[in-house]
Parts: sequence; C-alpha cells; structure tokens
Amino acid sequence: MRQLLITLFLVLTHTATAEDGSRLWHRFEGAGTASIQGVKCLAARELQSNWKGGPIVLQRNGGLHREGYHIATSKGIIRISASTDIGLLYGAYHLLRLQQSGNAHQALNITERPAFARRILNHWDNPDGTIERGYSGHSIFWENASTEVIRQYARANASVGINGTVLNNVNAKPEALSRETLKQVKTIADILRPYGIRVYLSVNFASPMRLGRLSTADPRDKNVIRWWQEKVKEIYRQVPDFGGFLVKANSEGEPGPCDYGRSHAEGANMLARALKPYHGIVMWRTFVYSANDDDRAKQAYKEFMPLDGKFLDNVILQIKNGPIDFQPREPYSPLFTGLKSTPMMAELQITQEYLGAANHLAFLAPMWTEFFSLVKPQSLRAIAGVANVGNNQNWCGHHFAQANWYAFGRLAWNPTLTPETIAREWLGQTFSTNHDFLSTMTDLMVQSHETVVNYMMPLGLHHLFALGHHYGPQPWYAAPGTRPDWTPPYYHRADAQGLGFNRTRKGSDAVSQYPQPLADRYDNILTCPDSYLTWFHHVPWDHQMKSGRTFWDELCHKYSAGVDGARKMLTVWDGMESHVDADRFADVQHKLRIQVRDAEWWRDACLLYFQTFSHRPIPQDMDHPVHDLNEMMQFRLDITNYENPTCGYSR
Ligand code: GCW
Repeated sequence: MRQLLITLFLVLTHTATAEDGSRLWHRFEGAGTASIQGVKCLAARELQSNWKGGPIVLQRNGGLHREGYHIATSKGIIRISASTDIGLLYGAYHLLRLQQSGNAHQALNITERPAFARRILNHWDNPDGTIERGYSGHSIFWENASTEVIRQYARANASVGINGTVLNNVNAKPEALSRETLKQVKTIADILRPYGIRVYLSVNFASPMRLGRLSTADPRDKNVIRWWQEKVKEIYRQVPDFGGFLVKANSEGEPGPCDYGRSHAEGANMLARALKPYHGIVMWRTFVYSANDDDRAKQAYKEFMPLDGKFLDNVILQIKNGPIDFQPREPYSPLFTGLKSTPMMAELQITQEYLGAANHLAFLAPMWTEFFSLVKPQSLRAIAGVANVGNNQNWCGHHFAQANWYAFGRLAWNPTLTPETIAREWLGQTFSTNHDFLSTMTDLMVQSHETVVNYMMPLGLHHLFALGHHYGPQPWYAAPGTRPDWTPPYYHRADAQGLGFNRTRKGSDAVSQYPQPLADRYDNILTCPDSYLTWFHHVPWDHQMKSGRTFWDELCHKYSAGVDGARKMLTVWDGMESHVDADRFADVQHKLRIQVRDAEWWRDACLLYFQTFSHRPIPQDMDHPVHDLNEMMQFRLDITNYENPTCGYSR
C-alpha cells in the first residue's frame, strides 16, 4: 500500500499541471491538430498528440544515418525521413522544438545526424536511492521507482538526443550486479528502449569477490575471468541491447587491477573480452590521483600515457574535461591531445557539484563549448555527462538547472551549437517566446557561468572549497592530518610573494603535458591566458596584468565583478515577472537571492583571507567586504539539505 501511494505521489508530482517545472521543456498546450501519415511509430504518436501545424508524412529512407533524419516541406506537406524509428522520433522532436520555440513557420529543409555515436548520462545513484553529488532529491531508478517517471525521463532525453544512461554510481556497490538488481535493470531498459536509450552499469572491480565469493579479483585469474563471462551472459539474457560497463578503478579507494600489480589496460581488457561477443563496451575512467605526487594535475596523464594503444577496441577511456576535478574552470585534460591510439570520451559534469549545487544559476554550455574549442569533437568516440536528475518536482532542483541537462544533450548531438542558440531554444520552450524576454534572458544565461567563476575562483584559482560538501569557500582549510591534496592551500599556494600553483617548466612542469604551441603559451606568464593564470603560475601580487592593474587589484576586481554579476541576474529576473508564471518566477527569485548572498560570501572569504598574504588594500572603486575574516572562518556549513535557503549561514 505504502509503495502504491508513493508511486502515485511520484507520478502526480511529475505530471501535475501546476507550474512546478515538472513538464521540463515539454510544455505542449492542448491537443495536436495535424494529420500524421506514413510509418506508424512513437514519432507519429508524439506528433499526433502535440503538433499543431500542417500535415506530416513519416517515411523510410534507408540511405540516412541510423539515428539521423531529414525534414523537408513541399507543397504544404512536411516529410520526415529516417532509416529507423529512432531517427523518425528525433525528427519529430526537432519539429516540436521548432514549434515550441516559435520557429516552425518557415519552409524546412533540414538534415541532421549526431556528432557522437554514444551520448550518455552518468547517474551517480546509489542502490538505497541517495545520489552522490545530487541536489534534487532521490534516484528515480532505485527506490520506489515509477514507470511513468522513468518514461518521462526517457522522453526528455530522446527529445535532445541522449541515447544512453548509466544507472548507478561510479562508486559502485557489488550489488549492482546482483540478480535482484538486474531484474530492475531489465525493467528500466524495457521502458527506455522505445526512446532509443540503452542502459549501462557501473561495476565494482572486486565484484567477483564480494558478490561471487572468489578469493581474488585479479584480472589474470581464470575463475575471475569466468565469473565476469557468466555475469555478462546473465545480463544480456535480461537486456539484449545492454550497452556495457563504466569503471572507476584504483581511484579514491575503489578496487582495481593495480591491487594485483596489473595495469589499467589489463583490467579493462579483461572486461572488454567478456563484453565483446555481445557488442558491449567498457568505459574506463582516468580519474586517478594519489597523495604522493607533487602535482595532482599531472597524474592521470602520467599513469595513462604509457598505456596508449594497449586497450582493446571496445574500451573507451572516459576522461574528465579538466585534469583535476570539474572545477568551475579548468584547462582541458592533456590526455585528450596526448593519447593517439586509444578511443577516448569526455566526461562533463551536469550536476553542479562545484558550481553552487541547485542554488546557483550557472548555465554550463559556455564552459562546454570552451572545452570543445580546444578538444576536437572528432577526436572523441563518445560523450558522458554526470546527471543532475532526481525525483524532485522540477527534476533538477533549480528551474534553470534543467537547461544544463538540455544543453548537454544538444551539444552531445552537435558540439558546434553556440550557447546562445541553446539558451534561446530552451528559454522559448520552457518559459516564453516573447522577444524581449528571450534576448534579455539569453544574455543572462550566457554570462552566468563567467559570473560564477568570478565570484568563486577567478584567474585560474581552483579547489578553494570546503572539504566534503564542495559548496562554500574555505581557502584556509588545512586541518592537521588531512591529505594535502584535499585542502585548498595545496592548490592556491598563497604566500607573501603571490598566489597560484607553479606548473611551469620551472615548477611542476605540468605545462609540458600540452602540445606546442600551447605548452609555451601556458608556460610564459605574459602569454598565459588570464583565465588560467594562477592555474599555471605563482603570480606575484604586483604582477602587471594586461588590464594595466596589478594582479592583486585585478583579483579584487574579478571577485567584485562576480558579485555585481549575481546582483544583476537578480535585478534582471525581477524585471521578467510579467513573462513568467508566478510559481516559477518566485522559485527562481528565491534562488537568485541565495546566489547573491553566496557570491558576497565567496568574495569576502577569499579576498580577506588572501589579503593576509598580500598585505595590500582592497581598491577604493569597488564594494568592500561586508563580513570580516574571523566571522567567515567561524561559519559552520550545515549542508545536509541543499534546499535550505540559509545553508552556508548557520553557525
Ligand atoms: O568530484 C569527485 C566527487 C566524488 C566523485 C568523484 C568521481 C563519484 O567529489 O563524489 O565520486 O569525483 O568522479 O569519481
């Protein structure tokens, strides 16, 4: 009974018509009015229910890419052609997107195909329903899962072209492969399949021991090899189109092949062999670092470059966009240009672990297109995004966080789309197609990421976060006994001379992991981009910046610009009231107020703390801190509930 009530509740909360954000960007009002002819499939049903334009014919065209489509208008009829039902479905969603964003009137001649074959969400969902780094409630898959909610999730993904999903946390419990769990995996796979989405699982490398009761998980051990083969067979019996495994091995305490003196390649290849007969793949993460290295930013490269070319062809190395860990801004991971003979995929983080959780408006398309401007999409086999989806009414915790889910899908389909295009499309479908609203809010969204970088960690600063929750600033944190690479001073290196991590040739030499001419460019303090300055250099407080200011003054100005940017977002939003329904208007306004307060908190904590090293005044022409350092250092962050608007402010 309880189960039934909870399921009913979840369905209702995700389907209610109240303006709670539950409809995402699918806000189709009223029934469809068009004549839909041709192939009978899900695409036809979606159009039948929601398309309000002229007649449409759906037809087969075997010459098109498996997931591609062609849309053309002729003599008042729109024809969608594709070689598969999924192609037709993507074509249908394209049309509906044009309709909802107010762009369906012109004659159409569109040919599309995805840039990446695999466009995958990674859910860090645990079997007990909690989500690691999730800020939007509990998992939609693992506890009291509702078929209807999962179906809506599938539809949202398909509408932006996402075609894969890893259902569980990379910190994987062996139980992810238990018979019980696999039953649920089958149920989910059956719901997702009509939407073109395959399921994948994260696996724990020690599963043969913890689940199979073997005495080892050594990838060379015959019993271990057999255990995995049997397990894979069992999975494919349930889910014939199962995508494969995602593995976090020998990273942050997770087991892996190195526990037995074997390499990452040996571990990955053993799993890849088991999956090969079924066309499954292994996505092997490169997120590794140890406490003993002189520079965490160099470690993944050092560990994986010697293995280049040693992986089987159904292994893809999954590499985080930056060399450290999803910081608000990082240079790209040099593995992307270093590896020459190994399939690679990028891992982006949609959930805002380091970008204000579900409280801050930070549109991430600009960060991701910045990445694609340096890492060629053609060099990647696939793309993954760490999901921000939970069972909260609006799915993502912040109405604008939905835009990041949307943007990930759109860029995974076409990484050359601009942040402006994506923001405008999403705003038009989600809020209003009013011209003023669209242009004002597109600007706001596109600038939001830089604003957040400015008030948190400008000029290449990184990892100034408090240990554990990664929400607020604690640049001073260095409790005795804590691993140095888990404390902010390891990264910022503030002292009487200046600020920043010397990764030049005279420092840790991380610059040499980049190809020329980038290596030289980053190595020279005069040519290094301002945005990466303290990432690569220990910058003297009086260093002359390109702006003409000293480095210290520039730092103060960046923090100040961040706070101004956050205030401006609030003011701009306040002016949008007439374009937005009252519920979502109030929700977003409430979050923006938190964001402004947090921005001041970041500026004050960081500047006041760094000032104890710089001994320089905060420039007259900017707002001065409203807190004092001691007060900031006494704040105790109680972030058990990210919905709590006072988080970060309780003592
Ligand atoms: O960013 C860190 C997170 C961990 C995460 C890890 C990873 C899933 O703080 O929560 O664990 O990265 O990516 O493996």
